[in-house]
Amino acid sequence: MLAAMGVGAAAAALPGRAEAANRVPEEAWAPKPALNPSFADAGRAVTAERTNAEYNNFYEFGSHKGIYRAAQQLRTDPWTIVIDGEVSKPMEIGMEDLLAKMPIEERIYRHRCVEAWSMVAPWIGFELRHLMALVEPTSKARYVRMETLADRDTMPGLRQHWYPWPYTEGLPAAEAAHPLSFMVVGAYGKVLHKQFGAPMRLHVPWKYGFKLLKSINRISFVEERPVGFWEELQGAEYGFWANVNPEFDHPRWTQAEERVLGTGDKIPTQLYNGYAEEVAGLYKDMDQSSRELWF
Ligand SMILES: Nc1nc2c(c(=O)[nH]1)N[C@H]1C(S)=C(S)[C@@H](COP(=O)(O)O)O[C@H]1N2
Ligand SMILES: [Mo]
Repeated sequence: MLAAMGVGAAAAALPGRAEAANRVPEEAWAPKPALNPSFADAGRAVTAERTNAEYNNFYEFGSHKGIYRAAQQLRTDPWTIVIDGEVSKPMEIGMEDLLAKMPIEERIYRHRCVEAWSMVAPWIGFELRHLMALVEPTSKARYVRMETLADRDTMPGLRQHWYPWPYTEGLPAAEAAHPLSFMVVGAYGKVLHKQFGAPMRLHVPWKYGFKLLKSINRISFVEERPVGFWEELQGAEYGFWANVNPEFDHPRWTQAEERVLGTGDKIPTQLYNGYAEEVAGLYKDMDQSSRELWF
């Protein structure tokens, strides 16, 4: 099946396009990666591309939802990713070379933001555990810390000096190794739009959006739990359970419901964003009531 997707050809279609600063770049994947049948349906309608592409959080380009025009300044070619820390094979690898090594597929995932809105996106990408296999994390690699590009020339948000740039987030290695943890390089059958975090962003579908950093250029395997962008800024607000359990309210937003983008619907939020069957086992030994836990 992977060979049939023509992974090499898909990778070759990714970088190197001179993109006009249009709203929605039109590059197509050739050939289109196959939809993984296990993720063909997220139980809700896929959010319209335009709706999704014009409602984003990407603070590097401004702290409001309408950053898609500004984000077209992002330079994604060439793009190099540093993978370092507690690994046997640290590397600095170009986006094209990385893609040529990864099995690319399409998956439809639910996405929920801690601000209580949600969407459904048809992502194209590969499982993070395949990237991990490439660098061989050591037994000391307990967490994965990722970092977003911070380029003052193209990212006006970086002038907001009170934010702890660069945007970083961390996740336990066990979460990163879970087959649902996905590195996204495309969406809606196309190369990833810049506002979605081109050329590569993370999607861990049972965790809320702020964990899913965009435009990743460094991945470090570490022993100590990394403190992410939002935790550093507002330590009291983004604890673990508030991130996955609708019964734990964020201090400024109830987490019980969510507004489905592009519809008038408000629906109940599900434990682990509806992925409990797959992931609850990861947390079975954890204190289920503490607000102090951080991941
Ligand atoms: N680098 C970076 N990554 C980021 C953010 C950001 O501001 N900067 N915002 C996060 C938040 S809060 C959400 S909800 C999602 C939004 O993804 P979307 O714009 O594709 O919906 O990106 C996440 N990744
Ligand atoms: Mo978010």
